[in-house]
Amino acid sequence: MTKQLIRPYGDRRDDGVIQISFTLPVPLSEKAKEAAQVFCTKMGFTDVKVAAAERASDNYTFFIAYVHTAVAIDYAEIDVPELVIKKLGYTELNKLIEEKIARKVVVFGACTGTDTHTVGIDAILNMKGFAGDYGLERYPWFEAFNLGSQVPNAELIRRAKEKSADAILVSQVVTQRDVHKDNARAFIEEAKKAGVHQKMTLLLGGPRVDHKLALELGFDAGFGPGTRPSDVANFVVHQVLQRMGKEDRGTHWEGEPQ
Ligand code: B12
Repeated sequence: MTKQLIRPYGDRRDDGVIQISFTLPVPLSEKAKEAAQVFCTKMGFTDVKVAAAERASDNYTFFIAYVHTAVAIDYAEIDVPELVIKKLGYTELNKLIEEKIARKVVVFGACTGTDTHTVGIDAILNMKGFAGDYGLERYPWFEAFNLGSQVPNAELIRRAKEKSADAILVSQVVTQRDVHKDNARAFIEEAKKAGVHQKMTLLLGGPRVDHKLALELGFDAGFGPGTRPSDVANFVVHQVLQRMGKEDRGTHWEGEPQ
């Protein structure tokens, strides 16, 4: 395979200049700025310029530094599961459901655990949608239930099971101490107990979620920042068609789990 060495781009191609930011638990002072400089040097960076230092709160200072790294990586060696979408438009997708599934596709979504952030799951499910895309509630051939935030995993699964849902959409926004991963794992355990794992399509989404992480945690797919409702609608419909034996894997999505 041909090597494709890459380095960060600052002012010029391959100059290896990056911007980093961090907080140190010391009050803002010249000594604090020097500490930031030393810290960057100890991390192995050269040409360190501490560009900004601001009081974050009592005894904490936030820094932005420009630094140089000699590290380069071979882009050709990078291998990661990725969903590549061959999407149908709103009208075509609704038509496909009507003709091939011949019933509404049922989805349940919630922000689970202690997480109160609803904007992400609302963006996918609510009628008005997101970024000019209709939400799933707007699709005549979808029946979407949005249970809101702080929903216990078991409750979400129970409600979805009652309606024989096709898919469950789990949103996790707070990531402090990896609570999103713990909660996602707990969800999968509940799903296994309830017998819906690998029977319903289980999707994980949120600002720190990607497809790779979601697969590792036992979900069918992961959706991160910038996801549009139509991405999700397409994924779910093709999963339903596959479960019905009406479509081969990878017909509309490359990178689906085997
Ligand atoms: C709005 C907001 C709030 C609102 C939430 C209101 C509401 N009804 O949702 C309020 C004020 C209540 C709030 C509270 C808190 N917040 Co807050 N909040 C935010 C803020 C500013 C925006 C989040 C947002 O709405 N994004 C917009 C949506 C559209 O983006 P999204 O969630 O990424 O969703 C997209 C994708 O990820 C994806 N997606 C998301 N979910 C799903 C699910 C599925 C299935 C799929 C397919 C896709 C998908 O699709 C969406 C559309 O593309 C962020 C900072 C920021 N700028 O991001 C902090 C932020 C998320 N909050 C934060 C924190 C810490 C809190 C609090 C804990 C603060 C506190 N100490 O009390 C509390 C939470 C308490 C709790 N128990 O959860 C931190 C989280 C830090 C971390 N690493 O975890 C952030 C990052 C702020 C920060 N920089 O510190 N918050």
